[in-house]
Amino acid sequence: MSPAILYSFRRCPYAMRARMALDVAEIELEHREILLKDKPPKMLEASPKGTVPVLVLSDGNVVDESLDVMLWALGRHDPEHWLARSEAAFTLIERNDGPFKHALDRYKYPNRYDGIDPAEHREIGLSILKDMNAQIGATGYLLGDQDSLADIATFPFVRQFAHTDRAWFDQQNLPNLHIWLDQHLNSPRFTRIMRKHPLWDYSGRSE
Ligand SMILES: N[C@@H](CCC(=O)N[C@@H](CS)C(=O)NCC(=O)O)C(=O)O
Repeated sequence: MSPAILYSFRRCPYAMRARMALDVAEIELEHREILLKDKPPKMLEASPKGTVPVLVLSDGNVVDESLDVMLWALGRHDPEHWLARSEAAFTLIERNDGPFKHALDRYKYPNRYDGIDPAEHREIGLSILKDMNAQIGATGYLLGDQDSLADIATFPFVRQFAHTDRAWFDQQNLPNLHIWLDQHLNSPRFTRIMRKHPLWDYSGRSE
């Protein structure tokens, strides 16, 4: 059976969390690296909404929401029990994908929005990070004492927030969150899923 196909973009935090779950679940994949400004017709045929990640399964079914990709992969194989505590995880992921992402976009890309003050959005993001810092607390993880869907689905977004102004971020009093983020960014799995792939050549020769 041919492997599943993943359309992905290296720096996209949604694609990162999907790749993390596909990696832990040891799913065999054909990785197709794309450019958001030049989406392959084959990807748009599979998922017309045009966002990454898109996973095309060997039976032709398409999974085109990152959280669904995570759930699909972990449903197959979840050796580190990331699906434990998923009810609580969904609440944290909703806050991440909703208000945190909203604030992150406006802090990181203020020119894309009319009449906004990036500092105001940085503060909104920071208040969520403070909550996460408290929640991580002594255990080192958002829920319980090991990684869960919540940690894996949110850290790529916290990474993006942190990298927007690393000097400012480092000065914030978020000791547990700093350790948590560094641990995830330095993990062998993150290093592996951030490996550079050549762009998928969709000129016709690869099909
Ligand atoms: N809800 C989607 C969001 C995915 C998403 O917005 N990905 C961005 C890249 S980080 C994208 O593909 N944007 C389309 C574009 O920029 O054209 C998911 O969780 O998979």
